[in-house]
Amino acid sequence: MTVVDNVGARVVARAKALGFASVGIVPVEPLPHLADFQDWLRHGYQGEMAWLGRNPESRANPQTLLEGARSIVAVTALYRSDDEPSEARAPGRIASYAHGYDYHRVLEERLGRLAAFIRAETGAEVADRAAVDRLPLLEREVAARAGLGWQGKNTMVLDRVLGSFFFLAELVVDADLGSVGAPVRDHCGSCTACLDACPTNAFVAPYVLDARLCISYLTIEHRGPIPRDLRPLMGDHLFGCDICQDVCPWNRKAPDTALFPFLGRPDIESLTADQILVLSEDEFRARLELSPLQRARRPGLLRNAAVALGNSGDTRWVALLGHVLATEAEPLVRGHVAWALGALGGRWAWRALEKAQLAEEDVYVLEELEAALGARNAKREG
Ligand code: B12
Ligand code: SF4
Ligand code: SF4
Repeated sequence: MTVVDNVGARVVARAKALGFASVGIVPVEPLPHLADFQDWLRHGYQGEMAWLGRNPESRANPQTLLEGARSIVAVTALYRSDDEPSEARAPGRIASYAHGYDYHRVLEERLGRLAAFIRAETGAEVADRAAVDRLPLLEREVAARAGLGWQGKNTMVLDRVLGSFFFLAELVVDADLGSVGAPVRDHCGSCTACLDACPTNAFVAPYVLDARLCISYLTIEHRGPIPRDLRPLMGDHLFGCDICQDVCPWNRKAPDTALFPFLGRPDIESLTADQILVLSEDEFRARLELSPLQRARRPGLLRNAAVALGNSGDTRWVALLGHVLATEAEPLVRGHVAWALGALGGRWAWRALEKAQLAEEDVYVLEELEAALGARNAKREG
């Protein structure tokens, strides 16, 4: 179908009325950075996210998402509801994007309404597909092409007014909606604040992230044990990480969200590591209903909570950790609790570890117990 007189401008206006902060429209064309993406995969920077490596060509070719695809409407949705950098609480930090309700459904539903508007405006049976993480598409590249910002050295799409605390989403349609927006130039200049602030040195170069080192990956996507050398660098991050955005000068005056589903949920914002560490499977599901935190799954989230307590330096958590070590069924959690006890140290921590060693049968947990007790010997020698 061909472009209907200025339909693009009306689609943009409707998208803004639906709550999207900025909107652009681009024709469906192969994306330019396929070679960079393939290079990234070749280095193994995707870690366990094997799904990223499936059909990499199609990720850079939106044509494959919908037969006859002609246009992509790219949008941003602000999510930060408190413009203060996420302060360390007692103990545990949750990334800002996860303080509200899960964004996938919210944004897909709004894009569905936008698609209905396009059908009404064009008077045609326009086919559409909404992309919010779940379709194989390099969404940041699409957003940058549509002029929604530039990709910063921290790999986030940034805008001079909106900052970077926004989600991206795209609506692929088989109608020609023309073109709205053009790429903007990079405004990072000589700044390196994000690269310098990353606690795990996850940027191998500006614009290139080794996800395997990123706290966001380690706390959300990674399923198994967190490499021991990275645990002390993770601080009190329970789920995700905002550091490379918090330090970005373009986020200083960026606006907060006006979308109700993304306003902070008090039940999520008040969650602390010690509360998480004792959630049963049923409690995990009930308490975190419709929250992005579900993605880490119970063993993963409890693992993260153990690391945060281990990094707290507060030996008052030894009693709780000792109790969980003796009662928790999931080896992944017991293993990280053992590490946390070793990190905190002290008479009661060593006693809990020794006691657990006598009863433990899981090979992985036994290895963690040994390493944790090894820390005692190192401390003694030190
Ligand atoms: C996998 C993934 C992750 C992984 C890997 C992140 C990464 N940087 O690749 C992990 C789990 C670490 C992650 C973390 C986060 N994520 Co994430 N993630 C994704 C996902 C699903 C795919 C990203 C991807 O394809 N990565 C592969 C890399 C290679 O692609 P890329 O970053 O676009 O890289 C391109 C550039 O680097 C470019 N390039 C290479 N060299 C050069 C050189 C120059 C000069 C230039 C200009 C470009 C360039 O080429 C690459 C290929 O196109 C997207 C959704 C989607 N489908 O796109 C969300 C997405 C990118 N994530 C998002 C968010 C919010 C986050 C977090 C902030 C969450 C948090 N608070 O914990 C962190 C931020 C960490 C960070 N600094 O990136 C948002 C980003 C919104 C925005 N404003 O940019 C997205 C778009 C989800 C969404 N729908 O809103 N994420
Ligand atoms: S999200 Fe955190 S760990 Fe990941 S790159 Fe940014 S600062 Fe580093
Ligand atoms: S902190 Fe500096 S270098 Fe990093 S994305 Fe922001 S402006 Fe660019």
